[in-house]
Amino acid sequence: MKPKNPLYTRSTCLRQKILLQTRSTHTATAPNQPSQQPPNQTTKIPLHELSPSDLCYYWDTKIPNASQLAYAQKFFQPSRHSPIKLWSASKFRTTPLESTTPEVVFLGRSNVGKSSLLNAVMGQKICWTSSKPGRTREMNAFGIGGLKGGHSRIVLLDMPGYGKASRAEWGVEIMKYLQRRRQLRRAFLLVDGSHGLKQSDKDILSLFRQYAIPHQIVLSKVDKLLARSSRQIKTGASPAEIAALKTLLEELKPVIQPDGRTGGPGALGEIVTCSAETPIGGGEFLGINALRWAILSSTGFDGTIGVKSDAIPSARPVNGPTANA
Ligand SMILES: Nc1nc2c(ncn2[C@@H]2O[C@H](COP(=O)(O)OP(=O)(O)O)[C@@H](O)[C@H]2O)c(=O)[nH]1
Ligand SMILES: [Mg+2]
Repeated sequence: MKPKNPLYTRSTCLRQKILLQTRSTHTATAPNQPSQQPPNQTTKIPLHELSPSDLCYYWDTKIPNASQLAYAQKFFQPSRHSPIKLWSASKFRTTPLESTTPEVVFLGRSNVGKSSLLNAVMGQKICWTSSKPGRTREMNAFGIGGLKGGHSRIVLLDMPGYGKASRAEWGVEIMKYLQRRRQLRRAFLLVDGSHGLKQSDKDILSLFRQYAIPHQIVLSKVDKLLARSSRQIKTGASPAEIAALKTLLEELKPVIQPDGRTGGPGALGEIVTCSAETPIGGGEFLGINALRWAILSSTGFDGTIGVKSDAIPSARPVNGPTANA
């Protein structure tokens, strides 16, 4: 029998241990906001109340605040001009060259949930998803934030998966894209939380470092880590489950940012976790606004690299989004 992934086994053990103890020293609050009273470890926090400080791990960047998350949600709100399918290409040489719009790319093993996550981010089922691995055979580009008669402001790319049922030549084309695409701002590497990092993920991480490609880890299908069934997750997550998730994220840190930087810069010091199949109300899904904010940060639409705020119509919250890093 194949041994279980150590990360997964660890999280399962942790969850069981903490649940058995019923009380633990962990709390669900952000480290810089200590709570007065330790919460009851078995009382669940409703899904819509789970914040990025519960679900994600920020050690080099700032946790997005409520106004930044609201801004991100509005930016990605579907309209007649967003999202739009821009192009598909199976070879790097057939990708359109003329565009200067900033791009981010979503990569990961087949079936990790890339297309589902992009649909949740874009608020529309525009990417093709499948329960069978290896069904996305082309790079598919989608435009976001377009205005009437104007161009999209961000391009999101859904890539063919690597690993089981993928083809070796796609890997070659993806590498060409990653190395040569000038408008690429960040590669988001999806890792299935319940499977952990596979060797193929570690290989791509080392290629990112080797070619100095800015990259960030996204843990997909976090519902599987927070609950045993899709019925259980509907009622929320307990502080103990959240603490177990935090431990798992902390264990990823030295792997994605190895010491010594021998092979080039590591991943961004921020891990976002999401579930494209866990509705939290209002047509939204768990953890998606934190990922949207990460996309805006990587492309300069969070105000860090001088994008004019009047270029973002009516999306500006009352206080405006605060620069993130
Ligand atoms: N439990 C769970 N399943 C998911 C989630 N996202 C996607 N899936 C399932 O995972 C499978 C693969 O999804 P897909 O988006 O096509 O993966 P891709 O090959 O990486 O693009 C499908 O059966 C989805 O229903 C999630 O957040 N939670
Ligand atoms: Mg896909």
